[in-house]
Amino acid sequence: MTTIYKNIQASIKNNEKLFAVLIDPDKIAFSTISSFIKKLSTSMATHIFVGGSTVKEHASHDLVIEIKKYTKIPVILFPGDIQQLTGKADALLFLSLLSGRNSEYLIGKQVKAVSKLRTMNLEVIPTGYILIENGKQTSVERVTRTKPISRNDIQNIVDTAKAGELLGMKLIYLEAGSGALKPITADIISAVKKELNIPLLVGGGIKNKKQLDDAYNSGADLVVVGTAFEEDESFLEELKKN
Ligand code: 1GP
Repeated sequence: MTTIYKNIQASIKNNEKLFAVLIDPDKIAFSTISSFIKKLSTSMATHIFVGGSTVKEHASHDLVIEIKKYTKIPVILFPGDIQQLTGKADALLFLSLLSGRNSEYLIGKQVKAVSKLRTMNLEVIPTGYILIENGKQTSVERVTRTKPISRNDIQNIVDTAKAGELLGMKLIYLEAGSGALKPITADIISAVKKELNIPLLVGGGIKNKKQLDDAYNSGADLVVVGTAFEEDESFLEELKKN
């Protein structure tokens, strides 16, 4: 049961760029989900991520059920906490916050998640999550009480990503943070990509097509965008399927 991950690998092998729309259950009005998902289905989106830093109990579960009424695009959990787990999704990014030194977000929450995961038939994808400083404090930083890695410390970012791969993680996610002022730079993405043999996800602060293309051209395999669509859905219309 490793379909989603295998499909990601296959797409990368075929030089296809992957694109995830991130939906935060606390930021979308339930009544607008159907129209948003219909619009999203005509875009280049290959995945839907569901998650947020401070989501209310059951909100992710209800949202995933609602999304799945309108699309077959795979839904992947990108959870900020254990209560966001739901067996209704297709897969879970099982995140470990490698940039921080708060053991709760490196391994503590993951141990606590296991009893829940046992009851679910979710594809679990171990993911090294690396928060990079972007000009303002992000909710990941606030909630996890960890410091991001400086955007100038590229060697540290590369070594952290590589350590994740060597620990057996299947994906690396470079995160500038939701609503970041500055997305992850081309220099950082290309330096990390050069050393990695696993897929590279990039997200945070991407608001237009140029920034999206820059991320792909620097080596991102999958780009995640959330806030830009919360602010203006017309950006989604720019991202039509080829
Ligand atoms: C946040 O990387 C994601 O975890 C997406 O960020 O909301 O800024 O697009 P934005």
